[in-house]
Amino acid sequence: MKKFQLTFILTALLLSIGTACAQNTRKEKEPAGGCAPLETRDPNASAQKPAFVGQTRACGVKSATAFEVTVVAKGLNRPWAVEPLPGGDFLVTEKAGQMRIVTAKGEISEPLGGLLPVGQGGVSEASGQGGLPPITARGQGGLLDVALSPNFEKDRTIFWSFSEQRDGGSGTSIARGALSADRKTVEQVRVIFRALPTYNNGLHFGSRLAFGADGKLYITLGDRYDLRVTRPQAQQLGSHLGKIIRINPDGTVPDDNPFAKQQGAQPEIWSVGHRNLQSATFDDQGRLWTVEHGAQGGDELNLIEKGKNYGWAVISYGEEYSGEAIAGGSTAKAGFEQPVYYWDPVIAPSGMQFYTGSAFPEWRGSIFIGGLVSQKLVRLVVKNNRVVGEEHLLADRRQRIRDVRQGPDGALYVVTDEANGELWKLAPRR
Ligand SMILES: [Ca+2]
Ligand SMILES: [Ca+2]
Repeated sequence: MKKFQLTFILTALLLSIGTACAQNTRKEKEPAGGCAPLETRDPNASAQKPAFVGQTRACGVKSATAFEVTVVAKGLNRPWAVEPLPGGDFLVTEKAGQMRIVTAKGEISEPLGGLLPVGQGGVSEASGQGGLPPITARGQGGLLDVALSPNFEKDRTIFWSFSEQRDGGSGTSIARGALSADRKTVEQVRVIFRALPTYNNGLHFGSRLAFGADGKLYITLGDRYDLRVTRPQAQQLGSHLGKIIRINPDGTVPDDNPFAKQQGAQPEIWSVGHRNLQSATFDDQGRLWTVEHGAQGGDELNLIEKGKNYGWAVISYGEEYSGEAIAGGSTAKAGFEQPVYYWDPVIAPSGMQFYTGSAFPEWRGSIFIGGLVSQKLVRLVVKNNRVVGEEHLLADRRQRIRDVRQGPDGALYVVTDEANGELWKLAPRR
């Protein structure tokens, strides 16, 4: 072989290796969306494809604003909800059945009166006493969310969700009452909604509460988990399971609900086809966003519209916990809404806040979501109804995040789902 031929071959070889390396580097740095997604683990359902670019694995983003975390209170027993009060204090629910006031300084009150104590094994020992029907604290059930009336400063009314022991098992119920002037009890308590049918397990009760600008109360309800008995009801209008419902604050049904006049339908239904939602928030345009728990893969963010069907379990991302396909692995079908975004693997979402505060101008328009299994506070950057960035905060603290709410001061308040649960305040670093 002549010398120039060898040089030519070697040069060609080196050039092709160099090009391949450059392509690889480019590929690693710039996958599909032109940025690096935060999620790099393999999906559970690896054969599934998103319905549009950016529906999953959004670009990782990083807040420029420095914030500090203050532990406002410790020693809360599995808190499920934090609700900021107008003066800077908080209502906090504990799953076992207590509602407390935590002051801005972190003093934790005795449980508010008017709510019943909870028995073991799903049946209240205090049935028939006090102002409230028994709460069942079995599994995922118990005292769950709390929301303030839109007119709280005048009517002192609060609304809460709980799993109620009833004939045939348990069901998600919603009660309302007025916080007494001394803030020690809840008065004039009455149940204004009972999800039907009941089922005898401790799973998938939902249930976040959110008031719309229309003054109506929106409630998210789970499918009660059972694959054969209750899951199909998420698609059935005669059942409340797997639905978002909309009621007036007194429990009556608004005339303009989508199925209010439909024979055989539960008139409170607002949207259909959900798995288990523990997250709901209204944005600055008055639109309802929710996040629901998927099975293995398939947690999803949805923009909820009147009367629409969100697909569970006719279509779904992810797979069963057994690894089997859900609905034959179908992720899209005419007549069923696509999620705005989904996570596979899951974050296990609970609690949600669309941020509008002045404390963090950079975060205005972001959606914050608590992560249980993922032990993170998830921030989504949303543009034109699409998720364009994802950030994970507070991961270093290694606690299950159950709820996140914006306070009147624009700080974010978070409670952690731990036996020694904490209330945190996120405020700009001074
Ligand atoms: Ca709440
Ligand atoms: Ca869906």
